[in-house]
Order: sequence, then C-alpha cells, then structure tokens
Amino acid sequence: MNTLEQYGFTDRIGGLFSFHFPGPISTEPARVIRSDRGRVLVASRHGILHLDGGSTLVTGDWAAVRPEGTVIGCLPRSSLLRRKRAYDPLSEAQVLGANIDLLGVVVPLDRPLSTNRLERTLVAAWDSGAVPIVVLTKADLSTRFNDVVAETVQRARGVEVLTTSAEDLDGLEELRGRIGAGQTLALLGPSGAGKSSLINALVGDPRRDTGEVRAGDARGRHTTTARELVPLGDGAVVMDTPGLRGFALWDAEAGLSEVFGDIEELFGGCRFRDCAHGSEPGCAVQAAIGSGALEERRWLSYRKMERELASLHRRQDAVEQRRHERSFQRVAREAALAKDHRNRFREGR
Ligand SMILES: Nc1nc2c(ncn2[C@@H]2O[C@H](COP(=O)(O)OP(=O)(O)OP(=O)(O)O)[C@@H](O)[C@H]2O)c(=O)[nH]1
Ligand SMILES: [Mg+2]
Ligand SMILES: [Zn+2]
Repeated sequence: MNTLEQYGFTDRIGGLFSFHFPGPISTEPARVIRSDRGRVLVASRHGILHLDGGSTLVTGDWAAVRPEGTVIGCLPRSSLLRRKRAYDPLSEAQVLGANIDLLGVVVPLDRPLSTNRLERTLVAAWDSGAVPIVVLTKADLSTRFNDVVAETVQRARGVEVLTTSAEDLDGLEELRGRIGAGQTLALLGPSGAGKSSLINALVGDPRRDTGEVRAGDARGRHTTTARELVPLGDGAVVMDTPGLRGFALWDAEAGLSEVFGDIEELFGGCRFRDCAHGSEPGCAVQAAIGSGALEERRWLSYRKMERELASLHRRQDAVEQRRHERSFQRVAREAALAKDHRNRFREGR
C-alpha cells in the first residue's frame, strides 16, 4: 500500500480525479493531512510532501498537485465541518475538516455531561454531511459520574453510542470496525477528553502527544494544536483535532432539524400558523412542555440555537448589503468619470 492509499485513496477517488482534472496538464492526487497557518502537509504516491500556497486547503481535502508542487485545485468535498469563528464581526466560517465519513462526538466519562455541548456538536455533525457517532471515552473512570452513560444515550436520540477506554483498551475493536478502508473518522470534543490517547490506542503506538487533565475539574491543556490525519494501516483514517472550547454554529439549519426534528414536528399542531410558541392559545409546544412530553430545557436549547442562526443570517445579509452598496457606488463613480471624460472630449479639452 502506498502512502496515498494509507490516507484513504481508493479507485472511486481516482475516478473523481480523472473526471475533475482531465489532462493534458499532469497532476498528482494528494490528500491534505495537516494544514497549519499556510503550511500544508500532503500525502502523495511518493510519500509526504510540504506545499506552499495551498492556503484554501483544509485537512482531509483531496488536492490535485503539479509535479513541482503547485496546487491546481481540489475535489468537491463530500462533507465539510464548519463552525462560526469566535469573536469575528464579519462572521466568517471556520472550516474544521473535509471529506469526513464518520464524525465521532467525543464525550469523556471523567466529568459531568455537558448536554449543551453534546447537542451542539451533534447539530454541526449532522450538518457537515458526515454520519455522527458518539464516542464515550475513559470508561475505566465511569464510576466517578454514574449517570453520564445513560444520560448520553438518552440525549443522543438514536445516534449510535460506543464506549471506549484507551487505558483498558476497551471498545477499540468496535470503533475500528466502524471505519472501513478508504473512510475517515474525525474525533471532536473538549480538551482532555482523550481523543489523542484513543488514536494512539487504535494505532497501537503511543506516538501522539497527550496531556494531563487538571485534577480539580478534569479540564485539558489543549495539547493537540492542529487538525491532522492519522492512518490506521489499511486505508482507514482518523482525524485528531484540538479540543474545542465552544461550538458556535454556522448555517446549520439542516443539522438543527435532524437533532430537534420532534420539536419542529410539533409546530404543525399549533392553532395559529404564525404561533410564536409563547403564550398563544392552542400552542402545541407549550402543551407538550406542560404534559411533560417535551423537556423545557430542550425547547430552550433549540430556541437558542435557532436565534443564533437567525442573527448569523442577519449579519451575513448586512455584509452582503454593504458589499452591494459599495459595488453600486463604484459603478456610479465610474459612470460619472466616464461622463466627465466624454464631456471634456466633446469640449476639445
Ligand atoms: N483513565 C484514563 N485516562 C485517559 C484515557 N484516555 C485518556 N486519558 C488521559 O486523559 C488525559 C488527556 O488525554 P488526551 O488524549 O491528551 O486528550 P485530548 O482529547 O487529545 O486533549 P487535547 O489534545 O487537549 O484536545 C491524559 O492524561 C490521558 O492519559 C482513558 O481511557 N482512561
Ligand atoms: Mg489531543
Ligand atoms: Zn406554538
């Protein structure tokens, strides 16, 4: 198996390359295994190469590269994991990874469950186009917080939940069995959750850096600093990622509907079509909360993410509007200049 195949290259990917990058320019397929501040590391048939100037590439991308190292383009992405950049007034999306088949939402069993984080990450995972799976880590410590496993299964709402321990090497075969040849699993979760340790255990080689968690609150130290692909040996690939502090959503309506479909179904039962689901008579949402069929916390969490996406769209619209006005002003200015030029020409100046 050559280096490229170890990083997930298959006949299907080869076919896509011939389709999207037909001759006569000769290009080589390559997979981005790490992209860190403009420095891009790719796997190719000839081994691992450094590229300069692949700044639009993200980890997981399939790139077409000229023999001397110029990037020609990349294949359309089969999935794309994005979040909203924190503190970015222009609301640019941050792309976390591409061409991920299975998205492992990592929940560590050494601390209480953050329901909010789990729900958000699942929304983003569904939205990326990958299939989510919940990976519980540190099962050997699960007696510290007894109810996390059951609570996670309940909150995951039908998404498969696997329990693992890098310490006892538990659940590794089950997880490994989910990643076929040519498939990529990405692990996403808080710092110190044991993502890198799990990958080391899967690879059977303690090569990746792992860091202690703080004794008090089990928080990690952000040991992993860049997203990176790690081959598992037979064409199956895992993406290690740095621990995420939070997860602001980006255009994730489809994901929201996946995770909160039961709530959106209730809307049809409200008496008024434009029900705001507050104090309107005949509101199916409030009725479901009242009867205990819908947990109020879940409703509020849905509402919050929905508001977040709406305000993101308002900001995107505002940016678009300013861009439009600027281009209109430019056109008007050019027209005025042209007219001025014409007049001076007529006047023989
Ligand atoms: N008891 C136990 N400890 C574990 C297990 N997996 C990881 N740890 C410990 O948890 C700590 C954090 O592990 P890492 O693998 O560095 O966590 P990470 O998710 O990669 O963290 P970041 O890179 O900071 O995002 C380390 O001290 C590991 O030894 C496990 O299965 N059982
Ligand atoms: Mg790590
Ligand atoms: Zn209603």
